Amino acid sequence: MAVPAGWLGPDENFLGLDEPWCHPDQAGVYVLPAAYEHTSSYVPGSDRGPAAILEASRQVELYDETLGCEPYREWGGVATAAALDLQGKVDRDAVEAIEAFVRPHVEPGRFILTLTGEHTGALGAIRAHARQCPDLCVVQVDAHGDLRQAYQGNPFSHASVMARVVEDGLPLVQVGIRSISPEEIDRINGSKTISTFFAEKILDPSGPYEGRAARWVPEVVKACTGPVYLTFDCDGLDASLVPALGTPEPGGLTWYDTLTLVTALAQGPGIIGMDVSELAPIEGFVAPQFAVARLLYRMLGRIRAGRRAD
Ligand SMILES: [Mn+2]
Repeated sequence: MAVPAGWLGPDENFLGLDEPWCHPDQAGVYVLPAAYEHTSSYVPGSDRGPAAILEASRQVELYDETLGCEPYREWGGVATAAALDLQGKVDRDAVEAIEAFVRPHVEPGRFILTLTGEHTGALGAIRAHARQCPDLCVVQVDAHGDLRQAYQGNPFSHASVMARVVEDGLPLVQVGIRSISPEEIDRINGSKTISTFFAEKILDPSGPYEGRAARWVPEVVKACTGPVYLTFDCDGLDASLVPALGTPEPGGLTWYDTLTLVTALAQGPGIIGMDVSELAPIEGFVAPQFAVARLLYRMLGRIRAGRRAD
């Protein structure tokens, strides 16, 4: 059962899985690399994020001692597609190409993890899922609101991607926000479909939740109106954990905050798909991409365990 054309074998795939565990006919998880970068306004390089995550993932220990299993086996395997070639497409064309790349793979029961560059790429993956799941609720882990109508004149800027999601009519729950403009605050205050959990309120030890995930996570779960699609901008994490970012921000989620949130979402409304964005690798410094790869594998284990608990 050789890996078919268009899919990656153990030297290239997510986690370095051998056949048959990397074969798309049996895998319950598809990893879809769709690197895109066009509007990065500070540190460029997020288009190299997906490849760096794949490379680092092959160093991740496959046993999850917190779950007592090897999550890739629980899923029936993890298949990784060959990277999408955008052939120079940008903005709307790039988003449409990513949607067309993801859409054929979205099926009930299968979990799609899209690896993209700047956060704009997530829009294609979100739209591919929203077509299949009309009551989808988007949970955005991010430092930034990404709710500007346009940024630097571009409505497909990384700083506007969630404004497009809201325009699509999807409910949005934002977590970890700590860099935002007055325009975005107005949009949040004027909207019934956006719930925003600012970092300072949930993570600051002097804030109302005293920085304890056990207290704010249930509030986030309560704000979710349906099955969750998780759009994970790596800058939602504290920049000390993953400093290789297009726009690094201090004061973000810790490792355990993030895992507690994902576990609660997986056990509650359920997580039906996700993307990860904005990792901009630093030459010679592998810790950030390893942290992201490791986190994604921990998440996949918890998402699967949450389904089993149904
Ligand atoms: Mn973002």
